[in-house]
Amino acid sequence: MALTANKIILDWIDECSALTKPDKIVWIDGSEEQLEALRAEACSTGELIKLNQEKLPGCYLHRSDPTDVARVEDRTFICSKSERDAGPTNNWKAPDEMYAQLSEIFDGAMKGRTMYVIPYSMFVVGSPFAKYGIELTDSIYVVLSMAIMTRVTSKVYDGIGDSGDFIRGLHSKAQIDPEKRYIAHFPEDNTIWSVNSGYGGNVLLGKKCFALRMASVLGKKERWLAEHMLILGIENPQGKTKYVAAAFPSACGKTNLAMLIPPEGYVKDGWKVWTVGDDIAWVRPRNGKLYAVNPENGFFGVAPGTSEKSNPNALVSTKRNTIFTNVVQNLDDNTVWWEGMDKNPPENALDWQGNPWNGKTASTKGAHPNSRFTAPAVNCPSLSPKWEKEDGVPIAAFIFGGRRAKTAPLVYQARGWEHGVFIGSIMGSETTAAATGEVGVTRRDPMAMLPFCGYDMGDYWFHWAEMWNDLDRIPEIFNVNWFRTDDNGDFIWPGFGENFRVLEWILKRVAGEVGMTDSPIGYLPKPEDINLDGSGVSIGTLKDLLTVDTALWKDEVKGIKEFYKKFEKNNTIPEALKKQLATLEERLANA
Ligand code: OXD
Ligand code: MN
Repeated sequence: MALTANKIILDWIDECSALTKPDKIVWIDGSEEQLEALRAEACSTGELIKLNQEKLPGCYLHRSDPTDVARVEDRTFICSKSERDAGPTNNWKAPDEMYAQLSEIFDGAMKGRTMYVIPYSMFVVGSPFAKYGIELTDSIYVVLSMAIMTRVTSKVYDGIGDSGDFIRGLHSKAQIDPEKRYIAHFPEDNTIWSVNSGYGGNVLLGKKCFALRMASVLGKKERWLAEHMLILGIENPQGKTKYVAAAFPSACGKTNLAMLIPPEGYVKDGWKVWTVGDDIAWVRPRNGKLYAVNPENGFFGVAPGTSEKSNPNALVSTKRNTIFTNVVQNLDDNTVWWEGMDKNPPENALDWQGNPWNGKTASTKGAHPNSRFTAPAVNCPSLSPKWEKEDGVPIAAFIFGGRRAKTAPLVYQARGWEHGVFIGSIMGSETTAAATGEVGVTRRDPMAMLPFCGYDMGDYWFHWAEMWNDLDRIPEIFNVNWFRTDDNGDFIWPGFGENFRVLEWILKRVAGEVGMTDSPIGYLPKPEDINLDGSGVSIGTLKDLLTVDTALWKDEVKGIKEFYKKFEKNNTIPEALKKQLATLEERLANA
């Protein structure tokens, strides 16, 4: 039975079901009873495997098709009416053409299947930050994952009322055919169509598709920001908490930073880190300040490398009500395992594809490198008590970062807002040996939004640069780099919990408690202002980590110019950023 009388919603569902031709339509209401019945059904068909309910209560394992294990950037499209609006960094196709092409693929795609209608809210229903979506899908895995990652509830229909103000998402696994896989966004129609994939990043439409690509477009229109950022709170021993939001490209430890545990001495003194979000921040100006929320309700984290040592909070988060995808199944006790969890791989196990696997003798990896856990945020021991605060948490600082072996110092600060936006725009990360054959190639990933900005990135920078007009108190902007290496290629900075020392310096700068040294690229810490007690890092090493190599930065400027060239066609690079680039060049020349 339909859960809403909203004619716009009903007409749209009619249209989609006429196209995809499901056998039946099931309205998801978010109740535990309904979700439990779906879990049972998915187990009966093999779509899910129930894990050891004593050790992992409420946990399930899912295996995706082996050809369908990651986001497909080359098949992800922004279908704005004008190609110019999608910008030079997105794939573009005209909406009419894309609708026509995908209609053929969607035609009858749900025959013999059920279409589930999922009403979901990004952030707390009814709050000033909330935005609503409805996803139609033929996958129970999607229903159950959306119920973890977003707020799935029929209250969403009250939020939408009789308006058409919701994101329309249509998803079908179809045949999981990689050649006919498309993730298409129609920003002018508030519509997302995703077909022939079952992988989370492509099909949990609330996440990258809505909360970043569509929301970035909404944010531009409505004067707010949708960012690929974690949010964390740092509470000092006096009980005062300051919040920072940080953007890093993938494989730079965003979830680890979001759930960081400070070094022992700090914990003893009463410092705490609170997790507000690990992947997405919606940021709005209010009363001259910026406030942020995490619009998600769970963590879709990369499993391999998550351990008691690297991220105990993430590991605890996966111990109940979690769906694991493409990890190892330990047949002895029906639990899960992945590379980097511990040094005891199971011997009697199935690998991510369900093949017999012995971790002691295997020459192949047991878990897929992009295997995931989908875990409720409420499981996280460091979850901030303010994570659902309706009007968000105030942001004291933005942090950008990447993986740079030599160029970027451990931390530096922007000279002001426009310089900070410039630093975000030139963000890059070097490829690692594990990811490609070419080591050390810089992939530019401005604000870590390259695959997620739903419009021209130059216009996006302009939007960022303009934001300060709405602010009396401008958050400070910093850049960090945990990944400097020595001549042997070993990391110099210990990272993980020790990164807290850098966060502490950042907050001291925000509070005006410490000075700095000027440099061509921005403000550097005075080495004595970063607390190294108990870190094992010497002041000499720290000094090395804070050096700025002028010759390398001159090369960097060449790389930035090359990247900026892409935007010449639409002429969208803001004047403010061109000026910043010229200043950097000048300062390097005079250094
Ligand atoms: C990503 C993710 O790919 O969060 O950025 O999954
Ligand atoms: Mn992400």
